[in-house]
Amino acid sequence: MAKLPASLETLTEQFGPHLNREPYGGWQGRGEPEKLVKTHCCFCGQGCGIQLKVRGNRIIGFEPWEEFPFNRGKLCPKGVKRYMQDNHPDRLLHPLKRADGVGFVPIQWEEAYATTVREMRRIQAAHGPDSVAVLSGVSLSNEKSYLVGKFARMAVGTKELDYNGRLCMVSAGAGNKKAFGVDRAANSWADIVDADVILCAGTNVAECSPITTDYIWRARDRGAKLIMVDPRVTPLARTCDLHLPVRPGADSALFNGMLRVLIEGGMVNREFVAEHTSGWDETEKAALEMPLAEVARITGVREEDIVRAATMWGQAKTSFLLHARGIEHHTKGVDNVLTCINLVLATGRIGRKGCGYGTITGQGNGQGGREHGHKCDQLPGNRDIENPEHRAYIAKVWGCEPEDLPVKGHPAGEIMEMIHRGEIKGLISICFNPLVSLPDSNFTREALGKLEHYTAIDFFLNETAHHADVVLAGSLHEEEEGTVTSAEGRVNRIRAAVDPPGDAKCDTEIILELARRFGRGKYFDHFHDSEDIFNELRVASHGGTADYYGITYERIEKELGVFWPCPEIGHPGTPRLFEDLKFSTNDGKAHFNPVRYRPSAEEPDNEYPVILTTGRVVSQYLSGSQTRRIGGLVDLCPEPFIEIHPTLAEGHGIVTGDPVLVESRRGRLIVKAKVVTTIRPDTVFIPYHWAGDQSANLLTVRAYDPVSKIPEFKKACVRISKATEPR
Ligand SMILES: Nc1nc2c(c(=O)[nH]1)N[C@H]1C(S)=C(S)[C@@H](COP(=O)(O)OP(=O)(O)OC[C@H]3O[C@@H](n4cnc5c(=O)[nH]c(N)nc54)[C@H](O)[C@@H]3O)O[C@H]1N2
Ligand SMILES: Nc1nc2c(c(=O)[nH]1)N[C@H]1C(S)=C(S)[C@@H](COP(=O)(O)OP(=O)(O)OC[C@H]3O[C@@H](n4cnc5c(=O)[nH]c(N)nc54)[C@H](O)[C@@H]3O)O[C@H]1N2
Ligand code: SF4
Ligand SMILES: [Mo]
Repeated sequence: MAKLPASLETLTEQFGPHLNREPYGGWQGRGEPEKLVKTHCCFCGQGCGIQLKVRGNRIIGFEPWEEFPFNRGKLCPKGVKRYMQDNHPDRLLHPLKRADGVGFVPIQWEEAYATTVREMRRIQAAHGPDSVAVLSGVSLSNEKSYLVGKFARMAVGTKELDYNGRLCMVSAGAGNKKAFGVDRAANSWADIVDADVILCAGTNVAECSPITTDYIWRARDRGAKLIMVDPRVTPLARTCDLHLPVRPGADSALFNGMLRVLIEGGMVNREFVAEHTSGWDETEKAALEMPLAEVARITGVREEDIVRAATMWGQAKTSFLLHARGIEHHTKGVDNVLTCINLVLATGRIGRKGCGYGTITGQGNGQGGREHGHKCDQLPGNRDIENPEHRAYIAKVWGCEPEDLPVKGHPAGEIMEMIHRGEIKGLISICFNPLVSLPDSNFTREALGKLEHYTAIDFFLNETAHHADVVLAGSLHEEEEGTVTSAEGRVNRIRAAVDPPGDAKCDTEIILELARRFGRGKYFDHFHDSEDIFNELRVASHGGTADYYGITYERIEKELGVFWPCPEIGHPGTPRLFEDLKFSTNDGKAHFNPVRYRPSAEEPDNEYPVILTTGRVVSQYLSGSQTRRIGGLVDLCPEPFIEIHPTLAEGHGIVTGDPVLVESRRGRLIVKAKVVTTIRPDTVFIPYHWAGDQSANLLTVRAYDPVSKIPEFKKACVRISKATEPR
């Protein structure tokens, strides 16, 4: 072991051998497992079943879990390597505090808790309860999501609570609520297999929802046709029947154009529209306003391809429409979603076998996390924080008065702006890395520098936590019991396989202790384990649109997942919504929504002529704080790159491997060129999983959808040149 500086030597005496960062023998722990634990992958919303191999209270590997029906043993590269986080040398083993001139030093839990609570209460006493914000994340289980929501509102007593799903699921959620009154994929993935036409809009299925590929292939084995809408020819698009290379930001025009073709070709299911929907006339009018030639000009998709796509969709007997962040990460993300839903409703293909619709939820618990209470505008069960009846119900469950519940707060992006303006001065974050994941990272960095106190809860020291005053060493997915809800709406059981290492603690324990120290133990002291929290969540969600009341830990294990809504104990759960063609809206009908195309926050001009879009690669996950630490995944994609079409590259004398300087109105970035024919010539693509001077979000724009408040990650304008400095 390298010699530690003197100050750290004393700390080693104080804290024991964890400090040499090799307390568990690294990978030496491999060998035959003592037990196999059936649980789920911690990464994306596919929620794959996996068995973890455990020996000596450490995870030493994995085995496929073939009986789990969703993925039937299949895993993507991230799932295969996820177990390596557990013994990782970067794992936080103690609470830390930032000390002048020394960086972070380990501290005892007593000091960590006391400092956090003292500082937050000091800030609130001086500036009011809402001067402290809580930012959360949906890699957290349903139990932890529920607990964080209750903690922010009842213990910290702030209205400023939001979560990283604001960067992810909210456009789909808002669109789904408007159209259907409920925010969930309308079908389990089983219906994909029976669809004759599958339309995927703005989703890189093979890399980002890898197991969904298997469902699509099974449909194609039966002869199903696949249409993909993406400015890039993604791996799955390379095999599709029709690829529509839409210009980023033009989806609502494209789907309106397709609706126009359906109308003019007599392919609208008039009977379904009349009986089961409202809002058709206005929607039809809006779709007919723009001639197809104009649609083709705006979208960059050939007129005949729009007609072909619409005809394929219109004539199908069964169909499934899937979309993801490619259409949702826009200042018109909700509009884009609504135009997709309009296509589904116009053909009346919903609520029966092989007829479906869904957004592909991104994060591990992106679905459950957005239902149970850490959104700024929402209470558990997908209840509305501004609805007096909903407030009264939750107040009763929580044992408080409705007036004790804070009102609606601000979405995550606005919280960061309020921090920048000095209106919010204290921050507690858990499971969120906004310095890497919010748009315009230079702005986020400035904001973080203005906080009077910041406490972060994580198991790794992510880049945002570098700016924290106190870091609380929390727990991995496999260190606590709980549930998560997958993209399909299936509530799955995650299992505690090992204990947190060193002095790290379970997230739940940390939050409960903080709640007590905030003087609000009476609202939390009845929680003795995760199941207690889940049981309160069940009651809190009862009667809401996301009703979990009938779901129990025992049932989930026996039935290998239960689909919500499940309002009663004897209820079988609901894999397919709307089978009775009753929708969860006020009038019981599905709602068409008229949409008129409008431009994005930034459109190309002479100064910044190229469209930048951002997204993912298969081997990295989100801000990369977890996957950039796993060698096998880093090897697959060690650094960001820029995809450029040969025509654009040639104009700048750029060949593959060249360093490219990319500049926007916010910042600059140098990345290596990948010259590919699989992208539109007016568009470049950079994956966003890296931090610091490798971060795509140095370039992106702080512009938000007016309804969902999602950032416009999928379109910013840049200029490119061959860099004179190396990458
Ligand atoms: N490997 C991997 N898998 C993941 C994740 C990860 O980080 N890594 N993250 C998970 C999470 S949280 C999420 S949200 C999902 C995201 O899953 P996806 O949404 O599938 O992934 P993205 O790469 O963000 O974007 C999808 C596609 O949108 C396209 N696109 C860009 N702009 C537009 C546009 O204007 N219109 C259309 N139609 N398409 C456009 C891009 O070219 C890209 O291929 O993935 C989940 N799964
Ligand atoms: N340019 C660009 N930016 C984007 C996107 C894009 O497509 N383009 N996509 C956006 C999307 S869709 C998303 S979802 C966001 C994601 O952005 P973030 O949520 O900021 O990304 P994560 O990497 O999930 O960061 C989560 C942190 O939580 C920690 N964590 C994970 N699980 C747990 C847990 O159980 N307990 C605790 N205590 N901590 C945990 C991880 O270690 C990590 O440090 O990024 C968004 N940003
Ligand atoms: S990252 Fe997603 S697709 Fe890959 S194994 Fe995990 S849950 Fe499955
Ligand atoms: Mo996401």
